Amino acid sequence: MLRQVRKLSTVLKSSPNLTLNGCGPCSVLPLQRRWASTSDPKESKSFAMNLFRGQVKTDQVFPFPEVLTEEQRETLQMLVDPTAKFFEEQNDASKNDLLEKVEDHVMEGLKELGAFGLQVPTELGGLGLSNTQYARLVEIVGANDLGVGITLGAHQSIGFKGILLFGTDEQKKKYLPKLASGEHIASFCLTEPTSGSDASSIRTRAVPTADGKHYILNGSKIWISNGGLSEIFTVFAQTPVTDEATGETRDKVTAFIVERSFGGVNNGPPEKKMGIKASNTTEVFFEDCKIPAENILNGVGGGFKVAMNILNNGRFGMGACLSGTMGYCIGKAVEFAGARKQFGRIIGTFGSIQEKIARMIMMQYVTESMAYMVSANMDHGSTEFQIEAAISKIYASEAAWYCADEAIQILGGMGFMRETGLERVMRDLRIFRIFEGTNDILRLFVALTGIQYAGSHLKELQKALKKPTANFGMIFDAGAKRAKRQVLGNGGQSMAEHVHPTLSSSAGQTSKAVEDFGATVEELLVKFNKGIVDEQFILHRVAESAIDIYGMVAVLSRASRSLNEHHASASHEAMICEVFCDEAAGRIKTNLQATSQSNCLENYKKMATISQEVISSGGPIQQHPLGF
Ligand code: MYA
Repeated sequence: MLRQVRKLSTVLKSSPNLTLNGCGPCSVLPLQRRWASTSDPKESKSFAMNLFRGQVKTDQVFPFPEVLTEEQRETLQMLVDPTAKFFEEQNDASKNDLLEKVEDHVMEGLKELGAFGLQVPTELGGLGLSNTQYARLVEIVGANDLGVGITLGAHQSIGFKGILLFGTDEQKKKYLPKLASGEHIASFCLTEPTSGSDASSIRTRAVPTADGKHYILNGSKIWISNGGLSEIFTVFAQTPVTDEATGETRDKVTAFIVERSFGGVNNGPPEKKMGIKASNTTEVFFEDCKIPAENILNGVGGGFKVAMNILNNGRFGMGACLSGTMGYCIGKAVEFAGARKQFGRIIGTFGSIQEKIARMIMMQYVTESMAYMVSANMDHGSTEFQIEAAISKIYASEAAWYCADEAIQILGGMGFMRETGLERVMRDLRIFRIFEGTNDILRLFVALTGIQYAGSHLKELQKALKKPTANFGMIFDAGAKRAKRQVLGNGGQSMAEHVHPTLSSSAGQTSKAVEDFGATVEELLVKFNKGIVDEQFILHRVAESAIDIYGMVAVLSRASRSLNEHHASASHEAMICEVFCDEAAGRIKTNLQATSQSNCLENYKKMATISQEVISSGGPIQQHPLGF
C-alpha cells in the first residue's frame, strides 16, 4: 500500500485550478499515472466505485441480484444437507483443534464429498459450482470448523485459483483433476519475512536458464497455509523483465505453478498459532527449484495482477464463511439467553441482552447480504468487484469477531469455558482481520481506489473546461449535480424508487449518505490534492463511510425483495434494515464530518505525535500515578 500511496503521490502532481460553471472555484487534481494512458476515464459499473462520485449506479445492487438457475438451485440443494450432515456426524472441531490437524478420516470424507474441487469444471473432475453455490457451502464450513475452512480455502480459494483464473487449457488439464479430487493439495505463496502487506516488495527470485526453457527459483515464503501438505504451489517471484522500448531490464513479479516434485521445495514444521490450529501453516523454501517456463501464469511480469485477482476473487468467500460462523455464535447465545434465569427472569428478556442479540443478527444480515451480492455480481460476469469484495471481507471479519465476543459475554463464565466451543471460535476468528489483506490495508485500498476513480472524472472535467463549448453537456451535468446537492440535499438523488415503500425512510437516509459522501470526496480532493494519500486518519473515515453505505444498500435491496415477494420473515428483515440504516446514517455523518472538522484534524495531529513519541521511547512515557 505504501507503494500505492507513493504511486498515487506521483499521480497527483501539479494541480491547476478549475472553476465549475456556476459552482464556485475548485482545484482539480490531475491523477495522471493510472489514467494517463487512456483518453477517457473508464466508466465503472461498480456500485461502490461510483459512490466516490456521489452517484448511485443501481445495476449491481437493485433488485437484489438473483443468479441461480433452476438447475443450479437443485444441485445446491442436493449438496447442502449432506455437507451439513457430514460436519455434524464426522467432524469434531475441538478435536481437530487439540490435535492441531484435520483428522485423516475427515480429510478423506471431504475428498469424497468433492469439497476440494467445488469450482473446478465438471469435465476436469470438480463440482463446477458458481461463486454463489460455492458461497452457500462455504457458509456451512464456517458454521462448523474454521480450521477445516482454511484447509479447504487455502487450497481452492487461493492455492489453485490462479490456475482456474489464468491457467492455459494445458495447465488446467494437467493440474486441476488431481487438485479437485484432493489427491494434490495446493498453497498460495506470496508472503515473505520482509513482505507482508507490501506484496510487490517480495524478494524471492526466479531467473531464466540460458535456453529460456526453465526458471531457477530461490527464496522463502512464510505462514503458508497447507505448506506442509501441498504438492502444488502458486509462487510469486521477481523475474528480470526487459522493456522492449527502452531495452532497460528490471524486476517484475511473475506467478509460477510449482510442483514439489520439481525438487528444491521444502517446508518447515507446522507453526504454533493462536487459532485455526487444525490448519497446517509452515514456511516454504525454494532452493534452485527448476520450473518449466510453461508453468508461468499470465506471462512473465504478469504476476502481481495474478496475485491481486486471486485475492479479490477469494474475499467474498470469507464473507460467506463468516456469516456461517456468526450463525453458530448466535445459536449458542440465543439458546442460553432463552433458557437462563437470573433475578427471576429469563435473561433474554433484559434490554442489555436484547440489544446484543439484535446487533449480532443485524451484523449477520449485513454480512450475508454483502457476500451474496458480491458472489452474484461475480456470477453475472462483473470484473469490477474489488472494492465490494474488500468491503465484504472487512465487514465480515469484524462482525464475526463482535458476534463471538458478545456470544461469550451473554454466556458469561460458561462462554469462557472451552467445552462451550466459543473460545475456539474466537481464537480462530482473530486471523480473519489480518490475512487475505489486513483490514487496515484494505480500508486504504477501498478509499484510495475509489478516490482515484473520482479524481479521474474530475480530471476529465478539467479537460472539458478547456473546450467549454464542445463539452457543454458534461460541464453542465457536473455543475448541475453539485448545485443540486447544495440546494436540494436529500432530494438530489433518490433511491426510493428501487426499494419497497415500507423502507422509503431508510432509502432516503441512504441517498443522503451517498450524496454527502460524494461531496466529501470531492472536497477532500480539492483540499488535499496529492496530499490525500498521506491522510490515513481521514482515509480511514472515508472507508468506514463507504463500508456503511454498501451495507445499507445491500440490506435495503435484500429486505425489499423479501417484502416484495412476501417472505415470511419480511417484516423482521425490514426492521433489521431500518435499524441498521438509521444507525449507519449516524455513523456516516460523524465519519464524514471527522474528515474536515478542525477539532478532529487537531486530534489526528496530536495522535500522530503521541504515537511517534511513544514509538521513539519504546513504550508508554507518562509518569506513573504513584510517581515511581
Ligand atoms: S495470503 C497473503 C495476503 N496478502 C495480501 O493480501 C497482500 C495485501 N497487499 C495488497 O493487496 C497490495 O500489495 C496492495 C497494493 C493493495 C497494498 N485488485 O501501486 P499499487 C493494481 C486489482 O497500488 P501496491 C493470506 O493472507 C493497481 O490498480 N488490481 O500496488 C492467506 C495497479 O495497477 P496498474 C489491484 O501499492 C489467507 C497495480 O496493481 C489491486 O504495491 C488464507 C499496482 O498497484 C486489487 N486488489 O499494493 C485465507 N491492488 O499498474 C484462506 C492493486 O495497472 C481463505 N492493484 O495501475 C479462506 C476463505 C474462506 C473459507 C473458504 C472455505 C472453503
